[in-house]
Amino acid sequence: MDTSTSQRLYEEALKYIPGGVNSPVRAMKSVGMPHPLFIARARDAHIWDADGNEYVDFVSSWGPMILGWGHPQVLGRLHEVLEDGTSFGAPTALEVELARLICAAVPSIELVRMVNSGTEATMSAVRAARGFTGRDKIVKFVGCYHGHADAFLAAAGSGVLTLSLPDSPGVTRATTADTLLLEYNDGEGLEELFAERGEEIAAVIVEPVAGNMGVVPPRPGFLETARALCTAYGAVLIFDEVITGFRVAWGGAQERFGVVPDLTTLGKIIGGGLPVGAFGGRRELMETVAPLGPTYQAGTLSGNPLAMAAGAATLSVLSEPGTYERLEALADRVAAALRDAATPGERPFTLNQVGAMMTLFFCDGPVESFADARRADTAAFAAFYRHMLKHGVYLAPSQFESTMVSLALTADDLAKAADAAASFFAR
Ligand code: KE4
Repeated sequence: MDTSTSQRLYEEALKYIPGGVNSPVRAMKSVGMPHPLFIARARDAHIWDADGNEYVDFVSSWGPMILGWGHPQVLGRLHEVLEDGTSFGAPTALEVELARLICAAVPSIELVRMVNSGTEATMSAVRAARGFTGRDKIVKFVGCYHGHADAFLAAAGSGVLTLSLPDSPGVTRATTADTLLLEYNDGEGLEELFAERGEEIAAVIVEPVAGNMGVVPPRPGFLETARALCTAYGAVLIFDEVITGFRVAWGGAQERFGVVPDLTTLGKIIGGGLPVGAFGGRRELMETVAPLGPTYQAGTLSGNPLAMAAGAATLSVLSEPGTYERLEALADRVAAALRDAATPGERPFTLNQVGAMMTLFFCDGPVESFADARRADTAAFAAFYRHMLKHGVYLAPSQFESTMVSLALTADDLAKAADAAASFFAR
């Protein structure tokens, strides 16, 4: 497979950009690639790299492209808005439209503030929780990734996990001293922590389905325990639904699992591929956010017309009846194909799936925590990754990420992926 143009672009990029990429996981270091692939274009569920190699995509740009690329309603809306102006730094009707769609889809969100990334959303939600409670401590779970704000880089998953930098340089001890860590799914540990320090805890922030150590579903009772403890001790429960929002259900993981947080963070899908994030929740909490309340939060491009238009168009397509049934059925076929391909082989594997997000771990199960996930044979995953790439299937370049299913996948796409996976495990 000729990737010489990607290689040339990479060498050029290294002159100007740290590591030649604008986000670490894209470097493809953890899957043993000599250089990252530079992507030229995409349409439906297919992407083409700079050398013209075509792939069936299972990354969806880490989640946003749940409709695939080039959806007529999204593109059409963007072209309209483009002509009127790309940014005003002033309120627009488009922001009201997207806010109304989000509040209608996620009843726990009574007020919502748009920002420009998932990181901004989570850091702002934590600030709102600390401002509302007057407390300093936050609880996060090892292997969960909530973006790269200092407070979260105490043991992040995703890119930092792949680079095995559990505690990034540049993050001060003072900052992470206010971040208390537990293993994901450790409900008992959370009970003990609250019993010991509950009065100090401003918030518990959790991915209701972990997606950044690979997909790890919540054990029955884990989210319910977090909800009950936050209620009992007056702490704020924050669901980081940057991945799960509008992916695992129209109303997100809180709808799928029936546990209602106080604040929710969103991103990815709600921007339809444009830079976006949002945080929102209980009115009394969100009314503390400036200019209504004293907790400061701001952003030049927050609510920018392009992201609002693409997000609103994406959500209106997703709101059509039968969409999530179709997405779930597609995702189940992807999971079955991966499971069938891996079953006859000698290699241990575990497939974790929650709807349209899943991970094939190269280790025995169960994988219910970060410690479990780290048992995975990352060299075997890397070999699988490169094999799939060679067979025209583009997966997330890390064992500790999620395969993201899009509605644009066709039967032929699924067959191609199934054959490619089967040929790997049959080797
Ligand atoms: P961004 O700041 O990257 O928009 O969002 C941060 C974030 C927050 N919360 C969750 C649950 C997330 O998954 C993310 C970002 N996700 C990663 C992929 N797992 C983004 C990919 C990357 O870092 O390049």
